[in-house]
Amino acid sequence: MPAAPKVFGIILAGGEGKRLMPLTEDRAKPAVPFGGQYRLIDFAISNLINSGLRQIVVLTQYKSHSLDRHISQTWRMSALLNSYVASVPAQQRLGKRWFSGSADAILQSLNLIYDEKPDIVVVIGADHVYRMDFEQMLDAHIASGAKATVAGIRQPISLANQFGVIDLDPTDNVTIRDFLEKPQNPTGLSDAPHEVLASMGNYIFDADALIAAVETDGELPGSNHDMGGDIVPYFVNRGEAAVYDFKRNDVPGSTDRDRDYWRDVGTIDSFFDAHMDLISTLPIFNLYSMDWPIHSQAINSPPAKFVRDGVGRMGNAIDSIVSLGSVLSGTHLERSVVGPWTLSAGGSTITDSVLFDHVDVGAGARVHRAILDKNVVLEPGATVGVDRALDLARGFTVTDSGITVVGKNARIAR
Ligand code: ADQ
Repeated sequence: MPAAPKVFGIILAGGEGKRLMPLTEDRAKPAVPFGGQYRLIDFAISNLINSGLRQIVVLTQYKSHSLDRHISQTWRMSALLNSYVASVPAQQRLGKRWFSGSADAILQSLNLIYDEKPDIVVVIGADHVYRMDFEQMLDAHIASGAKATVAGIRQPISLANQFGVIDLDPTDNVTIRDFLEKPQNPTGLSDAPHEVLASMGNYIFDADALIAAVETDGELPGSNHDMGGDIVPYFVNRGEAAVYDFKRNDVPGSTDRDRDYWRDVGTIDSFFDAHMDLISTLPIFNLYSMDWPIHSQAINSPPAKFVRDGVGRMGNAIDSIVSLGSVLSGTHLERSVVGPWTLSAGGSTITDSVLFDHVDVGAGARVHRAILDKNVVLEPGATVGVDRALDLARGFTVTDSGITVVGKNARIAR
């Protein structure tokens, strides 16, 4: 490995995100808005850029229009020094098929690796909220001599069926001796029986080893062509896979409070909870740390505004985030995240909720424990998130924990 290896970044962004429906009805999961004015993919891209990567491709497939538009508008890099974040759609380069899995996405995109000739390839998912310095993981990858390094984090054993579960060789605590993708009957860690070591879906590979792995996998008739299910086990079986413990990652500016923060926001409840993490008084995840900035779209609009309505009712916001272009007129907003260009009229109340952009909350309307997608309109006096049976009857998704989700463009009558 050269002293300064050339590193290429691949972001896997083709998944459907079925468990986030209806928020993924019309857009790829990495394009789902988050935290007011971000999209989920901004976390992955910001982490790679802040880690010094300058050649990054985003492999897309499912309903990728808004994702492509966001990447091209937000992540314009300088052509100088060959810097780019490029969204690359599935192109049927190897016959008439779309990506049949995340490893097939890489197999069908090997031309990108051949073009750049990197020594190392960083492959990461696009749907997590976290800060991570991949340079530190890269140092660990090179130091261990492994061909593949998987980032790992401890998670409750109850969630093991959502993750790849790593079993380490106890002689060095680095080599992965077994890896089970989404096991139904996982074994807990010896020092913490209620936890497992989960894969974060972030990998670093020696480039030539990754190429050989996806090519070999491509020939296997029974394979699902999945990074977690097939490629990681390929390296584990060869004794060539190591873990990188996320706990070791020390991102500039992080504090004891948010150092280990990593959330898979793949379900409505986890997506909602991660928003609540942003707005607690001492945020568990701090968007305001400029030592490791999370970049997003530059919104060309006036600042948020809070005013009294025509009869003098105060517009106010407590423990909340309000994005540019929004006007809260005579509205009480509490413990909520509001996206750009949202309007709310006098006497309305919005509590414990997440509103995307261009939501219109009519006079006297009430929103509680709800996620409202883009362009949702609440007519004057309408309510949402208050009466579970009513929300279900209106066709809205309501989670077991009582979060109501209203899809794009819905109009909610009184
Ligand atoms: P999952 O997130 O369930 O588990 P997957 O659905 O394959 O795995 O998604 C991983 C990433 O690949 C996502 O960013 C997704 O958008 C993308 N992706 C999926 N299919 C794709 C395709 N056909 N083309 C392009 N991109 C695609 C994974 C790992 C687990 C790990 C969890 C951590 O498999 O081992 O524990 O991530 O959340």
